[in-house]
Amino acid sequence: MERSLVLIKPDAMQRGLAGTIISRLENLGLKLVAMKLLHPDKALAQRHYAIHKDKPFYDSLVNYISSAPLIVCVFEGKGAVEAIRKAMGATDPAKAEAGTIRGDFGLDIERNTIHGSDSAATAEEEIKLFFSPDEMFSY
Ligand code: IDP
Ligand code: MG
Repeated sequence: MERSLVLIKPDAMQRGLAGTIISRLENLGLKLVAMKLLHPDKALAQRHYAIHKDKPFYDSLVNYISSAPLIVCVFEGKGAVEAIRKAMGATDPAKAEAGTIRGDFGLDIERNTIHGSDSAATAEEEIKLFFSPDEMFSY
């Protein structure tokens, strides 16, 4: 079974969109196996986005992600990574198709409402940053 780490980003939390977004992911037929409300500090945000540390938007991204409590969750299911990426839409909401989460709710390329892992291997690394094994459920 494949897993994906999802973050409901600050812009979505602040606009009360968490339930709507999580509902869309549940409707894909994926199972929620971990979930918490967490306000990441800068160190955690830096680790989560370490792959982007040389990008011009890195500092702004880290500040943004650590600016509010997030809902952090893990969805599990066959093809979970790709199913979630498809439901999310393109990184830039202006380019994301209507009907995708970012296309419908994203504000701009930074404040794009949701993070979803980009591969099964990345997901396992990301999950370790946010959850201990006893916070993951099987049912
Ligand atoms: P992804 O979230 O679709 O995987 P990435 O390229 O991995 O996109 O970028 C991670 C996050 O960094 C994006 O979701 C977005 O919040 C932010 N980001 C990406 N590109 C830019 C940019 O050009 N300017 C500002 N923020 C960006
Ligand atoms: Mg990415």
